[in-house]
Amino acid sequence: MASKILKKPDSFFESFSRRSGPDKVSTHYCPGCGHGVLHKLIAEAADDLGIQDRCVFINPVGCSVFAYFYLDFGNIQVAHGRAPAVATAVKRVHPHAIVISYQGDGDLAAIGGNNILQAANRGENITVFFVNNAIYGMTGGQLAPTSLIGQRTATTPRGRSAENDGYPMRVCELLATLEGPTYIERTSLRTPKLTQKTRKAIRKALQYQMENRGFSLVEILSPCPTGWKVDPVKSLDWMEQQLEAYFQLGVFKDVGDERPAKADPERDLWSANYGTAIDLPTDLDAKLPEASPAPKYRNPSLKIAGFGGQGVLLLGYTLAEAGMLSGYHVTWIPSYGPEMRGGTANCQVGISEERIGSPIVSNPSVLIATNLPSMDRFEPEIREGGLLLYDRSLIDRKPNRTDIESIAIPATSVADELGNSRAANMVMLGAYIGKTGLLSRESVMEALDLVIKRKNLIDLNIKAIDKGIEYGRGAR
Ligand SMILES: Cc1ncc(C[n+]2csc(CCOP(=O)(O)OP(=O)(O)O)c2C)c(N)n1
Ligand code: SF4
Repeated sequence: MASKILKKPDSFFESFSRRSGPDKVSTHYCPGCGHGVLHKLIAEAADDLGIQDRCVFINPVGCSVFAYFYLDFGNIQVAHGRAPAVATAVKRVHPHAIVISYQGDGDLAAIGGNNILQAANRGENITVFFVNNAIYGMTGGQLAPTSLIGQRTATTPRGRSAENDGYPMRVCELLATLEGPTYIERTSLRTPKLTQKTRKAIRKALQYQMENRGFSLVEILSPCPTGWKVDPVKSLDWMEQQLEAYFQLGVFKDVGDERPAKADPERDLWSANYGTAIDLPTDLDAKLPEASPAPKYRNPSLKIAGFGGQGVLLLGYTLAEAGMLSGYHVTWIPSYGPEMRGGTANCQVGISEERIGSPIVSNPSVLIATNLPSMDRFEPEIREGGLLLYDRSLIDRKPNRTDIESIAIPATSVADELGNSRAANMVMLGAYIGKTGLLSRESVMEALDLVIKRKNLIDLNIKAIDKGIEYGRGAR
């Protein structure tokens, strides 16, 4: 005789050990809340589809911010409303991952409104579970884009009025007008029967992602007795009479059959969207013999800062590109001031023999400063024993720090002599590699060819780098 085993899904942690206090088995959700039920449906689906180890769950800001206490997936907690953007990035880097963006109505429809619109429009191959409880639960029950006309909330104590607050936003209907999405359905957690429908919708959306069919969103109407200020039983009445009356349940779009399944999402997606995949060399020792930096210069985190227009971003980009060509793991993040030319600009660069956990460089081991405000601002942040290179043509003070190595390069004057002061960035680059030996001249020249679009400037840049190398070597 067939038997049904009822047990906690494997995709849940055995006990919720990261939860503070003695209670390690219950969730932090209020009685009658829909989030816990939905977590269970997702966990069971992941078990049954055999995808637990592939799931990356993007936790939003909202009551479900702590979903990572419960779901034993890869978890990322992101800034308010940004789950679709992060989901996009994760999916593009790891097409084989099953990426779930889980979001409340405040998160998805208010602060993250444009994020979801763009991800849906791009047809990203991700799955979005959109929990619509018509209120901001976590922050104490404020008006959400989906709050109903007349609904009393902390910020509409007399009820939502169309004149003042606009109309409740029907997200499924809105997104279904776009070409990008594959599957859009609205379900509810009000009754066991509707919960079963939700269960099916969740599985379908995940299945579509597994088959590489594109963007799916399931909107789940979910009770929030605390925010609505009613008891859990009355909350279900309100859902039936009000919420489901306005937010019609059903499938708004399903073109899965027109977007046929692809067997191997990893390769197919990559080549369809980005051309030929570049395999990073894994044997670093074989790839790096030409450069032999002293141990203190290995695995640097750099900050490169100056005015906009001085080419500090290009300097960092060239270094990162050369690092990558040499087989290092690299990161590069540009940061622009609000102005264009003449404003401040800096970038953060990581060049490492190991994988880089975070691209953020708060305390650089190397600062390359090309103007005084940058040196004033970032010199205090350099790590003890770190390295400072600055353009002494433009910076008329000595460094204050005595616990770091510093080198003054007359970069702008040198570039001037070469015929164009704007090549000062490449003089600084040359000085850095000349001093540290981190990258070979050849790898930098190869990178230069890739990053400089105006080929008539390459000769000048080569000369500037070579001059810089001379200065850097002289400072060894
Ligand atoms: C940038 C930013 N703005 C505002 C907040 C405050 N905040 C936290 S949760 C939230 C709304 C949550 O509502 P919802 O997305 O509907 O999720 P729920 O709590 O109802 O599950 C807001 C506005 C924040 N954390 N970060
Ligand atoms: S406030 Fe609402 S959404 Fe948040 S945990 Fe309580 S019932 Fe759930």
